[in-house]
Amino acid sequence: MKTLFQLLILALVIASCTKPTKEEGSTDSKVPNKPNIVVIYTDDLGYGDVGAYGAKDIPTPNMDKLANEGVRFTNGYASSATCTPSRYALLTGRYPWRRGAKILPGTAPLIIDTAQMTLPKMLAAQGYATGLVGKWHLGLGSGFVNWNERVSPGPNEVGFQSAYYMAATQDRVPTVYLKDGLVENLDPNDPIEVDYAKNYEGQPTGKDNPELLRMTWHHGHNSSIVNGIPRIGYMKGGESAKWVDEDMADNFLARAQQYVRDHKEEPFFLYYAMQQPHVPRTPHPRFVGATDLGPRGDVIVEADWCVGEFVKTLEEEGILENTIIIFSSDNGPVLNDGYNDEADTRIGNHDPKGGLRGGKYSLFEAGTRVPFWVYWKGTIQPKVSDALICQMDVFASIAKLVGSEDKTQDSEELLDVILGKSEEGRENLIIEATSRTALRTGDYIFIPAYEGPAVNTEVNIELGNSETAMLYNLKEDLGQQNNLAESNPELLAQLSAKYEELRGTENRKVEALELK
Ligand code: NG6
Ligand code: CA
Repeated sequence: MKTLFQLLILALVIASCTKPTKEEGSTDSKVPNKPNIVVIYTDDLGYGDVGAYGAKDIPTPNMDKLANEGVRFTNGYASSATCTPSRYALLTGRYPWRRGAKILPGTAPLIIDTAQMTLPKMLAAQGYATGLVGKWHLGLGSGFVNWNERVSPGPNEVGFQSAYYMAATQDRVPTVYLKDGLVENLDPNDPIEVDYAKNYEGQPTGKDNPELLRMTWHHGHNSSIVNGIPRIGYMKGGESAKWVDEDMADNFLARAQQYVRDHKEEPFFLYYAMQQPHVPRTPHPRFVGATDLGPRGDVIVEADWCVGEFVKTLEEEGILENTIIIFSSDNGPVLNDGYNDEADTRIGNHDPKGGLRGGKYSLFEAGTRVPFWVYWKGTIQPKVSDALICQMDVFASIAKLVGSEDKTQDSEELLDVILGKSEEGRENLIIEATSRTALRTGDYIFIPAYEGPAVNTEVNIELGNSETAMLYNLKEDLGQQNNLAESNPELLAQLSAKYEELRGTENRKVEALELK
């Protein structure tokens, strides 16, 4: 009897050991549920800047391959038309306007609550290694930042076990890299000081010392000079730690490749946040002249090369088929974003907006509708998907894939959509541009009335401000030329009510367009 009992226990033990590890998550047995997850995030890349989305004058073969062999979204959105809010939404699965997120100076405190659920935290809890390489721009520290000590809280405190990053943007000080909170290559005898309000005595500026510039400014960008490029904000010291702008792409790529090699034996999540084609556009000399469009075109070719090299590394390490790659951009395109870099004068026939209206900072489509695709060799079949999806939905969709029960306030689970098995995307999406919001529902977009200039003449972009509300059918009128507000008052009222319901009263104060 005893032996039988022991045998029974043994059988139970064996059964529990051989039980497939896949309990929850993807319901399809053919879809592995612990693939590596890579998010490649570009900065200011427009809907029409990639060959797969129609660009002809900028060769992007590496991006095109992934886009054309993956699920390529035509209605894929960043949450916002600027960087900080979009990154907040991607990493937290929460609408950025709930937090009042907007473009941050390099000295701003971290805007993600360290107690908040995030994409890397959710994945770490599922046994993933989590890493960041590239642009952060979600704030650091909780008040005054001393750049000569470990800067915290930052990426490490919101879920990234390893983080290599620039604090804000390439055009903002401090122009140094940080590794897990410490400024890389800092000489303790040459401490860094950073201030966005006033200059340090005797330090040259773009405004007062044009003779020191190799790239001139058009608007803003006239404070401290680093590598002959005038920046936003003032900085002193830290000479040995300053980055070389032309090497940034190679540096981030090398770190991303190293991350893959270091973590290939375990499931990993890598957020590879490239700096291109944000200003200042500083292609490595290898890419200068790669297009006829000047530096903006050349850095897109450089970014494309980085994508190709990165994918090659996954291949060489034998893990490409076990890696899901999500590619997108944090907001739409801008040509003149503050430097005289020929982006506007040499644009030729290229349309970075891909037929959409507006651009970065705009509530019109080109602000938030961006290149967005999901590539997973061997698992995802090529498809062009018209489903409505936002980067904010990556959280819930990936959570479902890996079997996590974690949830966030606004992320919608669209796993079958990102795997190309369904076109049932979101019903509604609130998009945001410099603290203003609008509602996308089905094929329609409702843009409430907003005060403010119709066009930002510095960047030459239509912002989506209008004295009366606007309504467009995006399926029939992609370029938003035919405002239906007057001809279809019923639908206008219906969408207006829906907008009020979803938008609620949080942070409703309409704030002045903030470009500083
Ligand atoms: C604006 C900058 C712009 C860019 C942007 C942030 C000026 C006049 N303009 O304030 O150049 O840096 O902020 O871009 O300073 S984002 O992609 O990070 O949101
Ligand atoms: Ca951006």
